Amino acid sequence: MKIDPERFLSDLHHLRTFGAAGVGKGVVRPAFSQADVAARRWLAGRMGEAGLRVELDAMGNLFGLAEGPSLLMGSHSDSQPEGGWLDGALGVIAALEVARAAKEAGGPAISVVSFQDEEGRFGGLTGSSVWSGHTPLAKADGAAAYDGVSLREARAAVADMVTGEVDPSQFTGFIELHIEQGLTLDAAGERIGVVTEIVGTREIPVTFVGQQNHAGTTQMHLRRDAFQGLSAFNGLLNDRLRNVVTPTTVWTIGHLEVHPNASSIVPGRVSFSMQWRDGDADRLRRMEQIVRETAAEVAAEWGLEVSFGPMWELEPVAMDVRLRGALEEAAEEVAPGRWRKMPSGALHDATNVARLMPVAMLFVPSIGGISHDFAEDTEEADLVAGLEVLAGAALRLN
Ligand code: HGY
Ligand code: MN
Ligand code: MN
Repeated sequence: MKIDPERFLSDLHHLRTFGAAGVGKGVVRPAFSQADVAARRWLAGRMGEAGLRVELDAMGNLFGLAEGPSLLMGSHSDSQPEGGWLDGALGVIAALEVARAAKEAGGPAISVVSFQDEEGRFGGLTGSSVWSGHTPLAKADGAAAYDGVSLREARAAVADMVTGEVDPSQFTGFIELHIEQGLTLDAAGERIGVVTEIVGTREIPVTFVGQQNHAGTTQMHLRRDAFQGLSAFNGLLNDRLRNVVTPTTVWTIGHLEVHPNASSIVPGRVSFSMQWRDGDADRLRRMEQIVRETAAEVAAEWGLEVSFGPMWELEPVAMDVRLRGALEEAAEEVAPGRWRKMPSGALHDATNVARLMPVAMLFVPSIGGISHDFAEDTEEADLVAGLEVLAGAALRLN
């Protein structure tokens, strides 16, 4: 099997043009946006040209299928609201390159997938969650993006491309190439990470409601200021989580809406995303208890009402030993002594696909550990190294 690095890099740079942010190599390509749909149409064309059978399911997951039983490779091609050019895209284009090189060589049978809405405009890892049966499409359809658009409305944009459901039983396993999105490999001067497990996560939308009032005439002791409540919550939470976390546990308040968000009005309401991640399921549960208790305590102290939305949860997942072994052998061949086994602090579609079949992942370095930012980047030589390891693993598993 002879992969073509130039063809691979050319497609990877072409995918970047869909939703190019005009800042560095960044992209703005949220699920079902005009740029995302145009990218899917282009990817479908490239899959067809590679001799793969193109299928798109109702959730917008795009597949390029080999005949008969095949190893599935891929990732996602949607982006965060401010995304890097490689997050997801690398895995999709690398899979496409391995699939067409394999087809040209007469085997092995490799299929390709670009999952929809991994970045969670409508929830989180939505496309693979629906495909793996973890979330019924009818339930996912009700989810609304922060701009108010529902998934049901959004996915009408690809209705003409939908061919039907894609049966997971045709696949022997799934391997996802992804950028590390952290600093470990770059700092160590290593080229490849073979993933051992993917962390689990919890996310709850939280709302504090107090009393909107005049910022000049409402004395401090009379206020029921929802933002003060959030500020107290955040400080207390940091103190209390210290007792249960490890150096790799993370927690984030990333999305925040202050109402009415005016400089002369005491905020009557704040709504925010409370997300945390760890490799240990018990620790995730312990942290949930602390989050809920601390929010209720702060609400009582500040005269606020607190409410919690539906929680999104994913359990930690270990990678398949056999698939991982093929990646490790290929990594030693491509980057002898410059690879390592490591956990993934980022979430990936592989977590959902693991409900259906054996899965494994491999990483290439992120320069400066930057991701979910327009500045995300990786040396092209390392991108090609990742492709070579992916191809090497495919041959070993054949
Ligand atoms: O948040 C994540 O880990 C993934 O990049 N969506
Ligand atoms: Mn990703
Ligand atoms: Mn991402």
